[in-house]
Amino acid sequence: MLLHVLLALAPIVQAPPSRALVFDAPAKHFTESLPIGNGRLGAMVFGGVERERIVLNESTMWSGSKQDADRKDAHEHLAAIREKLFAGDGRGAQELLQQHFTCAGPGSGYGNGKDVAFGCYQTLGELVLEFDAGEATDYRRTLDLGTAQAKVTYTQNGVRFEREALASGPDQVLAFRFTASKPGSISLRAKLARKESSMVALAGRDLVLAGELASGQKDVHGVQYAAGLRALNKGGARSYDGEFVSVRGADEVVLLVAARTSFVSGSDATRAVGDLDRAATKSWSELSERQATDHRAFFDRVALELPKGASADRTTPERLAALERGEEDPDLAGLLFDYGRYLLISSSRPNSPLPANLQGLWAEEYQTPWNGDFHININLQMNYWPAEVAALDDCTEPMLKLVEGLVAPGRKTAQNYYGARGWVAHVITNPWGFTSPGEGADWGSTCTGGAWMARHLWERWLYSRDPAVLERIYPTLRDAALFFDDMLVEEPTHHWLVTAPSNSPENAYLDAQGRAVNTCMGPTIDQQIVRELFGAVITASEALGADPELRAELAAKRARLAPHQIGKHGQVQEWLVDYDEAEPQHRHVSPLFGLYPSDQIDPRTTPELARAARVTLERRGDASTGWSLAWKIAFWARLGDGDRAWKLAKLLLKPSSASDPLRYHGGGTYPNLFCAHPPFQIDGNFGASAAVAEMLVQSHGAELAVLPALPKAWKDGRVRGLRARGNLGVDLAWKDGKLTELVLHSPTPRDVKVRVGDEVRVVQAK
Ligand code: FUC
Repeated sequence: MLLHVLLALAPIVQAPPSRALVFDAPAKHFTESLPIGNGRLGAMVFGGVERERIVLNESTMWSGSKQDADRKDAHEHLAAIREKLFAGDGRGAQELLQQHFTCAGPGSGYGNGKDVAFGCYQTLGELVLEFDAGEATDYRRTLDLGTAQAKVTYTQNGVRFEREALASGPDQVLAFRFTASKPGSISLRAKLARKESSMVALAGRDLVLAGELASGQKDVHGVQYAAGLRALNKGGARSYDGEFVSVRGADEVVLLVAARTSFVSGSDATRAVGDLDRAATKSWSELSERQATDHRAFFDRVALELPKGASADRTTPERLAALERGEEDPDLAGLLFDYGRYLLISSSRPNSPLPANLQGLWAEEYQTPWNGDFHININLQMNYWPAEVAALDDCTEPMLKLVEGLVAPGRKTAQNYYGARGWVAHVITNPWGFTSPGEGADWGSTCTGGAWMARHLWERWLYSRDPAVLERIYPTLRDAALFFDDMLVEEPTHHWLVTAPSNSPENAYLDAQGRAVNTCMGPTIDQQIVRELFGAVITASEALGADPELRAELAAKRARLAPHQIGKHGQVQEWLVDYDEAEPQHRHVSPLFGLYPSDQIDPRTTPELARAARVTLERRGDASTGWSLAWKIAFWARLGDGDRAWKLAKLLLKPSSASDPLRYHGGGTYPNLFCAHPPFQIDGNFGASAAVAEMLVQSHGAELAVLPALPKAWKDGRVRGLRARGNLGVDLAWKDGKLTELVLHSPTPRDVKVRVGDEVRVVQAK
């Protein structure tokens, strides 16, 4: 059959649609405020008229410190734990695990770890601004995703006021400008504030806020930080009064905020003031142009257009409400897609010291939920799902570095717990290289967190096909595989090779006595992760001509891994034994790791498993937490069901409110489009971006699938700049649900097998 595609000769020219978050009132809550960030410094703009509160962030504001949290004698208990598992006594195994096989000490403090060595990501503090009183009219607060600048405008006493906010990558400052339609109208007081471990002093013309965070260990220093505030006024008078800097009667005021911590290097106060000195030599238009150009170099790589609903020009909360009422507005999916890209660019740049955490880098808390850490049983991974497909491959750099940094501590953990070579990381990690199991055996002993992270290194290669990438990632991947080469054990029933002990992330099964148990061997997700990891190392070692013996060994063991099984409900079995789930609607849909992000389950290559995946999804149900909804959108995209994916995306876009308890349950979207787990957790934002891309282009198989899961409601549209595995760029357009244009970009011309629906055709990429 012929593919009815008009192959455009020239690249599809497309100006990016202008996408913004729009409010007609100041934020009452963090989840209504507007995030800006340069990959290290961040701010949340509330936009209060008389009192403005701007939450400040710096991505290395981490309490805690490096520690050795391994139990040195854990490996002595491994055989006994396995014996229990072999005998079908999961509960007994879990008890042993809790006694001997968790981390030493308090671990993450059950998510409240700010004062223990694990530590917690914390807010830098606040920039507090006070303005003259007076009623404001024509209020508007916007965040332009294209320029990454937030704006607040209003009229007060007949004067039009404008406030601008940006986070500059090139100049490493947060910058705020205040202007008015009438000269001499700007009067404000500003201070930096932090509730804990802080002191404010006037240093020259700057207010400096400095302190040291808790290290959680005796005689060990915590992270030291310093933030500086400088006011630059045109006209009017500036004065200093205690903690405040005041300006009265100015034509224009610029406030610069810089911050540095000892996480990267010492003498933070000097460095922060140095940042202020450099930025202060630039005019506002220079600062603003340099920042916007830098942002655009990332953001403009991709542009997506989807049909707009009737409320597309309304405020963001009104658009969410209209969608919930049933008004179609596919452009909201476009906004969500772009917002995820925006948030990744703003929280994870190539030179960022740390990857995007559970809240990206935006937190108002001192004890951030789950320590604002790096959970590696899905969350940190999901943060980076959109990176490759949305052409933000270079933004993965801080994450790749974090993973590479786990190898050294993870080697010790592999020895201490499993007597194994290679490296392992479990469920949680932090900037201090935590690789031990978590403190609770019920959730903390998943042993494939590190290996799941390692697949992002492999994806870097699959997308880029850059030999330098392969050279770089190989040692980390190989040593992740070495761990399982030693750790896999033969289970007694089928003589398959399995991981043991482990968890199917955070889910429990009902054992023969009907008790909920988490500890198990060979959960499906582990087997999938190991199968994929071994496959990657086999392919990579071949390409590099390295480690032939290891390759043969991994190939032999890979063939003996426990295979996929279909359970009594017709579902993809989650455990080695066909147990029922203690919580059938559990948010983790772990056995479908093989469907997405991996490709071991696929409607075309494994139709029976794909049908079973559907059953799993129906049994789990649609409603869930934020990130889980995002994952399910990607699943339905991989199953080729665009309408179901859009239905789930609408559930994800369901308005959530932090101040209204009735709206605080279940996943959804806050007014500022932050994803609600609840509470705010950013993985759902990133997962949603990846899932929307997956609805338009899929490149995991032998063919490049174009519009594999297009919802009926997304009638017409176009996208430019998506990336596909094999170093391809993809531009395409469609009308009435049918592909009308397709251009594939490749550094060297080559033929690509393209699938559109049931038709496959060879298209030349140039
Ligand atoms: C995982 C999830 C939780 C939460 C936490 C941060 O462990 O199971 O839902 O997202 O990470």
